[in-house]
Amino acid sequence: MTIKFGTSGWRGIIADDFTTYNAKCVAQAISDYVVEQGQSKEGLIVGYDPRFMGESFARDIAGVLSANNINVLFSVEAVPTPAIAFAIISGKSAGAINLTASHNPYNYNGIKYSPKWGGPALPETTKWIEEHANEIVDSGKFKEITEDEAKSKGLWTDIDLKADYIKDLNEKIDFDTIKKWGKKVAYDPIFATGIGYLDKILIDNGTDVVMIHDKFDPYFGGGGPDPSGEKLVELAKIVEGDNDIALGLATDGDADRFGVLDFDGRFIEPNYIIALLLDYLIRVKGFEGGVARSVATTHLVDAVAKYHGVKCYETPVGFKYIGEYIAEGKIVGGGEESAGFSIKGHVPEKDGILASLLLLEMVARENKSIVEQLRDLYSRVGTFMTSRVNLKLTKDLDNAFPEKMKLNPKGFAGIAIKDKITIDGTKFILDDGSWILFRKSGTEPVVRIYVEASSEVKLKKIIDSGKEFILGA
Ligand code: VG1
Ligand code: CO
Repeated sequence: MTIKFGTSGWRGIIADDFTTYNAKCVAQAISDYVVEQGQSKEGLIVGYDPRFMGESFARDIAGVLSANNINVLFSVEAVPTPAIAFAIISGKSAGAINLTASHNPYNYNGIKYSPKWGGPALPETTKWIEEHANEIVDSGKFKEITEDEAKSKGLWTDIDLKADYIKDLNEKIDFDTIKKWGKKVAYDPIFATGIGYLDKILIDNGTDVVMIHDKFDPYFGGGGPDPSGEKLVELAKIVEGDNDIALGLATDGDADRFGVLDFDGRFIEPNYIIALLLDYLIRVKGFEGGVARSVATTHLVDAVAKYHGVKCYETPVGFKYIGEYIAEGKIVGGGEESAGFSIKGHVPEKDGILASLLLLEMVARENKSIVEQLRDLYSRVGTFMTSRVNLKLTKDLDNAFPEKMKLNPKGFAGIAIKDKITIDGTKFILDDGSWILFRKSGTEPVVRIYVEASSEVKLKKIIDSGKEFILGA
């Protein structure tokens, strides 16, 4: 099967499986889906990130949609996924095709399809599209017209998605508090779509921003536009070296993920940011509802929910599932350990820009560093240490993995197993409340091991025993 939709869309290596031909076949399959849903007139937004040939792939895809009589709203520039999601929920279109491989390295591209509800398409939809796309790859039967033809038929309009999205964030964030607090922020958009969004909002609202990597670069400075601790070393130096900078912020390739550094340049795991934000929403902002997290995300979220007496929903990995709860208005917010977060009344899609701004608001309002706030939270709800390890998916590991997952180990690091959860991968809950989860990534060729424990020592022991379990004979 050539085309495979994973955790968030179809991804491939440019010129290997991500080719113009395959992208057009996927566009035809999505066109068929949209036509079947009777949504041709409402049409689709077409967006892209600044990857090599991204805009050109996007124009090819728009040509296929137009040939199928679907109205195209073509983004005038590389655009964040959450800005697209906001345009959808504002009623601008019946969905979007976004050309992005998100945090994946520069040699990847991808297609994210979001239907009318604004979140990432659910498996029943992507399965339909996947099946049809693979048939079209074999038959070669897709339609296409040129941009000029589409425009002359009135099927293709250019659209700027920035202003409305920014206006909405201006209403959702307490910029007065941030301005009065008066500290500076450093921001690394990693050469990608956050540029001209997060920085602009902050500057327009009177906050000084020190920027690095603030021009589009298809190579993202080498590697991938992933706002992880390793990638944010340069930003950390800037934050550490300037006493007026109170926070380091970053976003990924399509700006749906965030990255955060405390005032001293220390990288803070997204798990902790998610729990702090959820606690802040309920405790300080008075939001009402439950919370949601993916199966791979910290149980600190559960502890926050318990503390406030609200429900905690556990979902498979992929923001589409949390997005559903947001769309239904059931939760104050939800997050994924991979740095995905959104809130009630906002897009049912992760939003790295909103998460960054909300965190800044929280730090300004509480006037305390993140580490201090985390200490406060621990003292109220308990201590949680989390970690994630990625193991390269070798042929051997790929073959052995399903069999390993059928085994019933006695325990990990000498701690017995209390429960096994299989909603995504295999998660073992251990007797003392620590846990370990094994799953194959749906966006990268790796197996992920997620671990959580109440102390660093225990955490390390469980990771080691998990590695031995998965890699040992
Ligand atoms: C990863 C993350 C998941 C996230 C997905 C898409 O999936 O774990 O939480 O929703 O990427 O993120 P996986 O299957 O590789 O673990 V993005 O920013 O690349 O759209
Ligand atoms: Co992303």
